[in-house]
Amino acid sequence: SKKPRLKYEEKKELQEHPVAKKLLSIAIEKKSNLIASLDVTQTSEILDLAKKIGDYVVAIKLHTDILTDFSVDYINELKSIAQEKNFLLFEDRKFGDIGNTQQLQFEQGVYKISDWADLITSHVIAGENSLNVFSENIGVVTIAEMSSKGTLTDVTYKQKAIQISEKNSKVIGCVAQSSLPDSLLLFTPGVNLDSKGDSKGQQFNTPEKVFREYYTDFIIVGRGIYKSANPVEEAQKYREEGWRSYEATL
Ligand code: 5BU
Repeated sequence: SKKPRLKYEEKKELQEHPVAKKLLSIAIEKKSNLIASLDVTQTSEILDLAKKIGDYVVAIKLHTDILTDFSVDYINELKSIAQEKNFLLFEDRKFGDIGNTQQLQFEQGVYKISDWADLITSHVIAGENSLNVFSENIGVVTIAEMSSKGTLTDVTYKQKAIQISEKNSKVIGCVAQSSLPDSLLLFTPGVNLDSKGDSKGQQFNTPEKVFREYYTDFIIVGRGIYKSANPVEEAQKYREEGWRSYEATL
């Protein structure tokens, strides 16, 4: 039989990075391991959803480059909601270039991600030095394994991505669809209670399965929440289901 997973309290002890500690503190305090991915295209929709579901999540994941009306005012308002409701801002930029270009994408352009994100995602396809450009105060989550059908992130790729992530003090964890070493936090997207997938390659699992089989730390839910008729009810449901599934593996 499988050994029990580490509790969030125990994982917090293992973590050196302030953002990892903060994320785990929020999880413990809110009894939540839910990250809502708000993949909508207008800032007003994000702000509205963030106010409504902010109490139930540890972080809100964003794809800022899909917004049609980005502004600095929007970011400032989102930051104040995040502070009030106690969640982190997670920009799913999936950097995937040489370090110099990633640095420009991280610090410059319209979005100036380095000014406001608590967490960012990055591929490690360009090799370990490409991660050197991210600032110390931002938690880097590397992509070790994707959720989509036919992904090229096979076992060898995943192992190499984990090796790079374990060595780098800026990296707090990985996105993956299987378990990780205890020193890394596991973030799992492709989670939905009502669907098995979409027509564009996404594959969904239930929260129960990803906690039981992978010992994930955080579930990432997009359409299951923001596309539903009642996002508040769904956020509460995924929070409860995620927490119950986590406790069942202890
Ligand atoms: P969904 O609506 O629950 O399918 O949204 C999932 C989100 O997680 C979406 O923003 C994706 O870009 C993101 N994602 C993913 O689905 N699978 C992956 O392997 C990675 C990110 Br990495």
